[in-house]
Amino acid sequence: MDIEQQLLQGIRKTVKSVLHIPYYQERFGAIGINQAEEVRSLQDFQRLPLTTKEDLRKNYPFGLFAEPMENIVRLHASSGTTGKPTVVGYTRKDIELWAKIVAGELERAGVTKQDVVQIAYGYGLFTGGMGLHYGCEELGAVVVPISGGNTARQLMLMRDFGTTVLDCTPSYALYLAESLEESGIARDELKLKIGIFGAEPWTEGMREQIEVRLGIKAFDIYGLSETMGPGVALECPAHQGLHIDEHFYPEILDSEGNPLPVGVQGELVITSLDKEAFPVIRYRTKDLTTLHYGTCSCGHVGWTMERVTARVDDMIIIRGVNVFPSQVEEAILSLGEFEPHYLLVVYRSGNLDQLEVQVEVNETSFFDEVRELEEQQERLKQRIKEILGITVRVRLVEPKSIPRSEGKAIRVIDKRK
Ligand code: DLL
Repeated sequence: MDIEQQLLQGIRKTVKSVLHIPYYQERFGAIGINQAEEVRSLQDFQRLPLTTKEDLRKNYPFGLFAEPMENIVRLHASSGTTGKPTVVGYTRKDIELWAKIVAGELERAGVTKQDVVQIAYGYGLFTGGMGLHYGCEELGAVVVPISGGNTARQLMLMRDFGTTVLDCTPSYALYLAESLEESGIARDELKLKIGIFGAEPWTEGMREQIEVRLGIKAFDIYGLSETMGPGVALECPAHQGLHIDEHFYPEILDSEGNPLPVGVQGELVITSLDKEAFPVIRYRTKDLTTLHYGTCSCGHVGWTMERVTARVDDMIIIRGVNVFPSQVEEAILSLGEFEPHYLLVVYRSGNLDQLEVQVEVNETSFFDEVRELEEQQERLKQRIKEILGITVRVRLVEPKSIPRSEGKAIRVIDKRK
């Protein structure tokens, strides 16, 4: 069977399972699809309506489950802070498959059963902690289910347990690195060598900072609760993008929902090919990335996505220019003279939207003369102008004055709302 036929088989399996659900029956029926067999080609598939977070909300909490509750063994929910969360369910087989997917990916990143893995993603309704936990256990590694927070204890156990792999958000990894420098624990007392970081956008500059400060290799892991959780994609040691697991079919769409060709940046849309309890068809992730198809030196054949630069929702429009926090992060880190801690404050002055970039100076420049600080400020303003094409206000702030994150970092404060 060729690749397209194999893919269509997976797609039809998912279509068949969602056609038990009244909401999908109605929507698919409206375009003349009443049975999975009617999806004969990828063109047919691309006619299927997209699924959005709004669809999930409308069917809160269990309306889009394709299995009766007696077959569900676990629930998770999105980390969104506003309104009702989106709830996802798993059958026993879903949990097993998720563990297998994550285990296989971690293995490709170089994690083995000899490793001690400290899981500092949050446990709970968020999928990060449990998702990596089951994956690591499946691999046979030693799991330390410490969850997020309690930074001093994290560092103590990291040393005492001989942790070799750290799993957490990149912003928390940076905070741990900073706290290590002040903790009295020397880096060579630690055995740390690999970090599996995701759940929020981060730049190449941030990767360098974390790798240097913690003395490890950092890997980018991607996923979202609606499609399973962490493990939809993970980097391999070649670091040529994140390899998408074969149980997911990715598409890239433009802002109107039209398909974009390989190599063009747009919104990632995911279809699950083998999920039982909560299958998704053409789910709009709102994440911006670019897809490639091919064979990697690690042996992976299939789809690879570039790092997610931002969520569509994170875009701030300042005087008509689209700004993403990651672009500002790139500008800050490219100068090599600031700490990687920043905050974007959007406010209105008169009728105009203004952006203030707050960034921490490092300990040495904090004691510099005012003139030197002013020059630093001007350099950053210029660099942001080069990258974004707009003039922003730069405010240098004291070291350690921007709140640190133990989970997903907050990068933007919008005072217009
Ligand atoms: O963040 C799942 C996860 C946990 C992924 C641990 C990786 C590690 P949600 O809370 O549903 O699930 O949030 C999903 O987080 O749509 C992206 O916007 C963002 N995100 C996740 N991974 C990455 C990444 C988990 N590697 C949302 N790079 C997604 C950039 C990411 N953004």
